[in-house]
Amino acid sequence: MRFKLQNQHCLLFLPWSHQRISVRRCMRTNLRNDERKFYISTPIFYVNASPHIGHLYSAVIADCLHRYKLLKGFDSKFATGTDEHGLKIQQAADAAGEDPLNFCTQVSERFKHLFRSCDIAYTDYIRTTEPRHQQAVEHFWSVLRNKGLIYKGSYEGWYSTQDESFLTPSQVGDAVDASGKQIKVSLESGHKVEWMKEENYMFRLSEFRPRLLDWLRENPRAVQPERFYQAVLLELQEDLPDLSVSRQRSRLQWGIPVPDDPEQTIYVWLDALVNYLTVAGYPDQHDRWWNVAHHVVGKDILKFHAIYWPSFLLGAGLPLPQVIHVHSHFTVEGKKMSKSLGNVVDPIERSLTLTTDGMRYFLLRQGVPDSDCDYKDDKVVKLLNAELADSLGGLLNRCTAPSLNPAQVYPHFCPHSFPSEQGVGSKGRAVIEDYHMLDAVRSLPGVVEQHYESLHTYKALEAICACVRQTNGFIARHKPWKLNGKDTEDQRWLDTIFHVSLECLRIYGTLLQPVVPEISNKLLSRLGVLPSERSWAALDFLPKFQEMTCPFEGRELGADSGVLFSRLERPSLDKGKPKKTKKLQD
Ligand code: ME8
Repeated sequence: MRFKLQNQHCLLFLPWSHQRISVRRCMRTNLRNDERKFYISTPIFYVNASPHIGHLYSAVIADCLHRYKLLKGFDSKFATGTDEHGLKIQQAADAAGEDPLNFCTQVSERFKHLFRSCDIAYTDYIRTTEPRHQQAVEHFWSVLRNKGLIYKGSYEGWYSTQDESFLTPSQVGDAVDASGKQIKVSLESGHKVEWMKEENYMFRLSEFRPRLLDWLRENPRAVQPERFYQAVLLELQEDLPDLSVSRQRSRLQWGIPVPDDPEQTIYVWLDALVNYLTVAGYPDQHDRWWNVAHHVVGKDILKFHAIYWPSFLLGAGLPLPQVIHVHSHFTVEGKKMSKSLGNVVDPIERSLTLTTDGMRYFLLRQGVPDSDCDYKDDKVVKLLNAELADSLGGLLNRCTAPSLNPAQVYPHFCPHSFPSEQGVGSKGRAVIEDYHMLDAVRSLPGVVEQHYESLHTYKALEAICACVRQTNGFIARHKPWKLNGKDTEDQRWLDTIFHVSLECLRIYGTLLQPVVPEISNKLLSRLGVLPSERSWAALDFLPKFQEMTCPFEGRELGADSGVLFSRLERPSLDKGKPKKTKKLQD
């Protein structure tokens, strides 16, 4: 069953006067239980090394979608966690001279700490060493085995421990290692591969190619973006070999033993993929969540999620995930992040200066799912200063500074100053650009919704930034500081300018919650918007313009808790220079 958002795009193409009604109608729509549920996962991360910005990027993408779904009134489950079995982890624990479980616990805690400190609001954190997961994997294995899809055989071929992946000869190339030795590497990841010959269990992957092709043809949005969907189709042009799904216990002890065969350990990818089911409650009552499952994965693990995983699920008679959202990678100053290059960016350390919301904003503003993106400290600082400190922070400051808003209220809107139609001879003071701005802000929730849904978050942020610029332009155009507060007409227009601007800010703050939760909270609290007034359904822009009641009008502003986002120093350029303070009226 496909998950369908019945109220998706409901605000997009409607005339202004119909929007309020349509929002209510959308809310009233009786969505079936499943359609009010949402389940999103990140990959579970290997614990052989500490987390870096790439891991945070995946988590922030999923967190943003989860928070957005909550704002839309969904019951949303969001899972992340760590992948703790396999040869790679066994070797890392050996190298550290640690007991594997202790080693895993330490690194898993680092991921947890990162996610907590970056406001990743996961509802479940899964570790593959947990008993609930071992039970799920054993059950899943037995189902496949009982259906005759797993058989004892022998595997001979290339294996990359770093990727925990089997490769065909065409996926392997020659390279030279640091000591000048000729080695074989995976063409895709560049990681070293070794020849492996072993008795183990095989999964009948070769049987699933036609069913995978049917699934993809019937569900053209199952793998997104399109580029990765096409990549999977291309991979399926060739026959699939059966897949080795266990290793000899003598080589790999750190993993879940094959049920009824203690001489074999379950292949780490089969073990890891089942985590998504474990979180859903498998093998007991998993349908409720499993029917609405969505995965966020990096492009490096597409084959495992779009070929192996659906085949395992089809084999076990389970529904396939609704969407596999694939994202590209972050490089650092143009280079792939790697320990040997020493360019791995530690997100905890960076967020101490950039702030956690700053990190989140940068990753989502700069990250494009289709293509790789680059991290550079200087670029981050420039972007955050321009968009969060100057543009958004400046706008809030202009509307709430006691010098311009001495009463510290959400002022009244005057329909004569800003009539709903800009007619000839009207006494209105609004000009055509102001009407354009209202149009843009009015359609913004629909635009943002569309981009949040498709994980093109950077486009949502681009659209919000464009509107913030327009609102700043609105204030700059009408220069409220030049109006004469003693003149009634001027005072009404002044109040109207601030009413409209605060309404714009309320919309921006509400829409930004999934991306920068702390900044949004600060902004909305300053406007006096209560937590119960921050949902998607409360996005009712400028009701006074249609002669409806505005619950905020006349309300006292919230307490001033300081600058929305403090300007950051540019690491290479601003060293030693005094910090600039932003002028109030420019
Ligand atoms: O593959 N840019 O774990 P992993 C963006 N345990 N994202 C990046 C990235 C980068 N430079 N580097 C990593 C595994 N990622 C398995 C997954 S799931 C059942 C098992 C992100 O620790 C991206 O999401 O190697 C990638 O797919 C994931 O981290 C790989 O993390």
